[in-house]
Amino acid sequence: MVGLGITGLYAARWLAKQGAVVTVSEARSETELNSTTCKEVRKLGIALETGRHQEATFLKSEMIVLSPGVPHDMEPLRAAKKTGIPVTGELELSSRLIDTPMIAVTGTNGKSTVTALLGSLLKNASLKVFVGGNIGTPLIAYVEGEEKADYVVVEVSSFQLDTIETLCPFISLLLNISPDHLDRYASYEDYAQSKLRIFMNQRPGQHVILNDDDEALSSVNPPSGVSVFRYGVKRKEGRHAYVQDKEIRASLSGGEHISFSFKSFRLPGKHNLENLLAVVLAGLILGIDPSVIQQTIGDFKGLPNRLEHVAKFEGVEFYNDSKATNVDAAVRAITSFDRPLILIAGGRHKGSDYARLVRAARGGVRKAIFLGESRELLASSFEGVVPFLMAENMDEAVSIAFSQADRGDAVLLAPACSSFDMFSDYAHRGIAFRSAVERLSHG
Ligand code: UMA
Repeated sequence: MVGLGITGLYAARWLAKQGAVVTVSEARSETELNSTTCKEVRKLGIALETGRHQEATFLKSEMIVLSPGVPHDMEPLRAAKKTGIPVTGELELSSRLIDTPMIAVTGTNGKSTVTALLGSLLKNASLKVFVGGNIGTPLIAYVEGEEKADYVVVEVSSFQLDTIETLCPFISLLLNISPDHLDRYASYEDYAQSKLRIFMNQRPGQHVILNDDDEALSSVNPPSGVSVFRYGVKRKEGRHAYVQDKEIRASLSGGEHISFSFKSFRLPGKHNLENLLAVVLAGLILGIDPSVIQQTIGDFKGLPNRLEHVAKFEGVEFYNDSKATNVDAAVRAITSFDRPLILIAGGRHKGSDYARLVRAARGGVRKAIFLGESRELLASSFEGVVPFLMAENMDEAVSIAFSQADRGDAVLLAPACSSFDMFSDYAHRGIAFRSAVERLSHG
């Protein structure tokens, strides 16, 4: 098992319980790892190699399971692949062991929201559901658990799709594709191809839901015989779900449509409306009563770190979109607001071009505050277009942002970068933002 994050822990534990002789190989040193995790692993009789990946360990393995964050081209893996040792990912391993129908969600942005929304919808329809994958709980947890679900809803990242061979969802949803993770892929095309793998094994009787407003997706062709449902907010022609007269209209057959009101839907922005169209189509495919779909539209409160409203202080609203780890997500966040913004951005650069971010910020963003490794790059992109200031840490960024805001403005954390330069992950960055806002309001 390569990597001892949450995937490594769950997968190694399950493998050991099946009687496999397991070694976990982890690049970080033992002092950098969670000591409870190390103890748990050892207690299960699992060997733990830390501090580096030893080629000999890889070469003596009968099978190598990768955590999603592990690059496939690292040296010991290459050597193992050359000798024919099978290499797989945790998601592929789990999916081979699951016969529950799977609803798999991928896309650059919005996957967690759609996954959670589908989970709520299925629960509201009194169906038993397991929700997991990239959203947080590895899929192997379902295999390990005792309870059988009617459906498994799984968020799938491109990293996980890279290692699938047999994954074959009953419904796959492809929400959008835009440049991301260019620090891991050779090109945008490679990244986009990875996303399209989600439907490569689907067969007649199974379904694909595609965002037809997304240029990268409007021309893709899933395997023949698979039913394809397209949605979009921009026009209705050729779509199974669209928006007209301030209502969602959906029809699986292309005939008479069913209408849904989205007045009570709490998530802001056009992108969330797109996400909702995808969920409505999935609900109809599953035969869920339209009244339950309507109820879910009104019930769903959204997820932390995704345009999450944190506080209002002296007339200034604070929003946490720490999950906006790429340019496209940050652009979506900025364009969801129709009030002046103070933007906090920056973090670990992922190879993307910031020109689109600058274009989105022009006009709406009164001032930008940059922090993290990418702040100089951001500054040179924004120079002369949107005024900006620099911050050393999140506390300073929030207090500068507040000092620049007028009543009625919003302070938005939408980093457009990953968090790993200063935080353990985007959730940790979100906590730092929320704490900084709290400290501000407590003087
Ligand atoms: N590691 C190595 N060698 C390497 C690289 C990493 O040993 O060459 C080690 C790290 O030191 C660390 C461990 O591997 O100890 C981390 O493994 P991981 O990065 O795969 O992280 P997990 O904790 O297992 O979490 C993963 C997903 N992380 C990534 O894809 C980077 C989580 O998605 C997911 O929630 C979890 O599995 C459960 O399925 C996070 C994410 O950022 C949220 N995903 C990306 C995104 O959404 O954009 C794809």
